[in-house]
Amino acid sequence: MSRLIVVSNRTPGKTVAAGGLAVALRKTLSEREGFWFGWSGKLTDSPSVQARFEDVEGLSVATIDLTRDDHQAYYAGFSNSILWPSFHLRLDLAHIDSTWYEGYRRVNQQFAQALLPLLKPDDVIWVHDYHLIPLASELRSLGATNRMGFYLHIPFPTADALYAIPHHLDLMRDVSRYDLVGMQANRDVAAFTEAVENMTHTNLAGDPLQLFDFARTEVAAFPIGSDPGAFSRMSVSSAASKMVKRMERVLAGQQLILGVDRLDYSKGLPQRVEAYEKLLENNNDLRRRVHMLQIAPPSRDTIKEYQETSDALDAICGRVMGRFADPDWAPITYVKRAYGQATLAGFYRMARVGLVTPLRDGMNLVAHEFISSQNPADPGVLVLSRFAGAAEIFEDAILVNPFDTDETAAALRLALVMPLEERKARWRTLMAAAEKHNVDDWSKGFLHRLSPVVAAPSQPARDIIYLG
Ligand code: ADQ
Repeated sequence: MSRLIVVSNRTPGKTVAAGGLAVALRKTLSEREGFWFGWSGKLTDSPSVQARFEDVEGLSVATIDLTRDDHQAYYAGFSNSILWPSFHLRLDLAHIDSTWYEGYRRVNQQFAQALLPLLKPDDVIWVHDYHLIPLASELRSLGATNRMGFYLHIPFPTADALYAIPHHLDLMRDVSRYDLVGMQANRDVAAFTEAVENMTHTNLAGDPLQLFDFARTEVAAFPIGSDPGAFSRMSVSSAASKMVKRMERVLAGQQLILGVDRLDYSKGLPQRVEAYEKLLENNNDLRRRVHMLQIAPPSRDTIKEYQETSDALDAICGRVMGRFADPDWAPITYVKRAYGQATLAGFYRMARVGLVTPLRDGMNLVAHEFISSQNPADPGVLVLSRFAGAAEIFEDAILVNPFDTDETAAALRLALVMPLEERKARWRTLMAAAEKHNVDDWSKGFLHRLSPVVAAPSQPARDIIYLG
């Protein structure tokens, strides 16, 4: 079997990771030959193009250092102040600095220069996420002919939002240099297809805009998932039960509403707490009988919009406390730290309601993890945003529009009073979907499609979209 080279901005470390990527891919790479390549996390005065290898808990990991200026332009700048907000349809939060694109390209070139000497001709390269869209172009311009796949961990934007991104034509050309492009959900494949059709269509002046050749690129949805068996086991492990026991004492029979997220404006956190505030406002009978726990460790906190989201969340949690707390009852606990997976699984299992309400999201792995951690005899209810990719597979969640806090408040009430039989019936369907879309099959499915043997299928699979 050919080697697998996984490439992402950050490589897995030994600390607790708040992102979904490390959790998902560690397992895949531990099962075959190859290595993980990315940024070391170190900033230096001059760029390095010679990778250092190290063993990280059995994984072979190769890293390079970046200069401080390049990293700023590539990561906080182009990736997270332009691509992230635009791909999540938050053009109001995008900042455009024309120098960032050069830094973004420079880092992708540096990745390519450092990776090329490490490659064998039949290595399969799997590139992850929006930080590295140009990597295939850069590798190919240095002569690499390997099979290359790209997986996008965030939603693909609508055509209008795409056009708002500086150099979007270059980026789309870069996408066309991959053999396989994986998206989170069908919604994203549809948005991508529409953008490509617009761009290759005849424009109003009559000139055909034949800018891209996607004839050799397959684009399909590969919905990512979790490891349901592992979460199910962890939820009753001794590592989970320590925290669960402490929480049970504090809750003393109150029903738990749980949110677990990175602190990010895409996750709809202030809106979520506002919905909870409305629940308490409209339902006197629920006060002192429910408690909301929101876990949200800071991420990208050097970026102004993330600090503002953090401030907004502080303010609204304070408001809810001020309006409803008694000396012997707190309506909400807000914790700004990350927990290990087993502890999270314990929290998920305790919760009567898992509240997953991003304003726009890729799949969202927390929804998967919540479902997988439930007690089949007394499961909780998932309240899920329509705008998470997970809404395409979890039809038996209570689906809400997260911008409509009245609707979310009503959904919360429905979840809290839902009879046991209905909770069990819904959970069985949700768990079947979580098992069907497990992370193992996700990575195997992507790599199977990317492997040279299936490069030119005579009968294309039904969900592949051939463009061009
Ligand atoms: P994220 O934006 O990071 O992922 P999500 O899918 O919810 O969002 O994954 C979060 C991961 O981090 C989960 O595994 C969760 O357990 C973990 N996590 C969250 N809060 C934590 C905490 N307080 N302590 C410890 N761990 C925590 C991006 C996209 C998603 C996409 C994934 C995978 O935004 O839409 O599904 O990548 O492709």
